[in-house]
Amino acid sequence: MQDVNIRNIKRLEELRKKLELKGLDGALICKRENYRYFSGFTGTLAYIIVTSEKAYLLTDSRYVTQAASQAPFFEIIRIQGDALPFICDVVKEQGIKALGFEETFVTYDFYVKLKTKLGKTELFPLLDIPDEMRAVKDDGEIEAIRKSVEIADRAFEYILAYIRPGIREYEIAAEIEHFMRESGAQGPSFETIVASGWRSSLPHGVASDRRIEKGDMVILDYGAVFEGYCSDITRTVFVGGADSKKLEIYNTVLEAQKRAIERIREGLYSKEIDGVARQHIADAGYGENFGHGLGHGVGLEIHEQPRVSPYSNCKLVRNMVFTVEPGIYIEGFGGVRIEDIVVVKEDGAEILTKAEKAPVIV
Ligand SMILES: [Mn+2]
Repeated sequence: MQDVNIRNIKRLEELRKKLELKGLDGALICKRENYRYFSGFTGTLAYIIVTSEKAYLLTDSRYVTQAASQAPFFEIIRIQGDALPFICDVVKEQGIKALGFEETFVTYDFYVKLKTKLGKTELFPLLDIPDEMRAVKDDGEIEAIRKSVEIADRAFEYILAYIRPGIREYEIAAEIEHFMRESGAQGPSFETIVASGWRSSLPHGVASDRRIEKGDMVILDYGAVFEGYCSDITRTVFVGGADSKKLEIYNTVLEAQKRAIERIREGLYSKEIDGVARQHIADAGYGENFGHGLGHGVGLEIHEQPRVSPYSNCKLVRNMVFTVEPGIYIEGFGGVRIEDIVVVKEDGAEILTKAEKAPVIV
């Protein structure tokens, strides 16, 4: 039996335990990353229904064969037209009385129709059970993320030789994405950010038509998807040289990141990690210039649990995978961000990203 199926079975068992604890006798899962996580099915349309004994996967004619092969522990049901009557048939046949659903994912329209059609079956929010399960990765998931990070790391090394005055930001983005695709990635994990010169003070400056100039700081923030798993890396490079102010900002961000990563261990609240970086940046006089959270979980989605910010209430658990990405952004001057992906260990963190972090001048 394939490893992947064993993992899916384990996840289903855990889901069932959690449903029971909440007094639910079934769950309806429609979000792609979630049904993939529990079933192994990678297609773009499916609904899975899980009860204490059974598991169904509903999909349309495009995917019936694929679903049967990828999700052998699910009974496959072929949807024709509207999915709702097929979902309701299963729920009724199985006598589900309390059905959990993904309250932060399904549309209001779907919810209202489902509620009306189900009649006596009550609907309850799943309260992020799938998201919380997915936050803690198993070995296979960490391996996939590791490979995804490796591709992104190699893209950084590759792109350094390509960045020079006169070239446009979107050309750099295209080159990075092309390299990653050729290296086995399924695609970029989000729209590639190339923010140069004054634009580097935009924390999410997706590549524009601006031409690189000598003296620019260039923020490169991108990632690959490999076996469904995302990577996310940011490096800031200097074009032609760096003055002392730029280097001071760079080293402040780098030191903030280093200190935060050193603090990571199982059992701490993620906001404590955020606080370490934030404090260092504030002490250097740039507190107002670091507006976003320190990081976010990465997995099947580019942004997932755990959140690492002053507002997060999440406790770190071994094998959580998240980014650590402090930044300093000064309007009209420019910005620096440095981002790595880490895995939480019992008494520390493993840094997956290997790309150079000493200031790079191209
Ligand atoms: Mn990120």
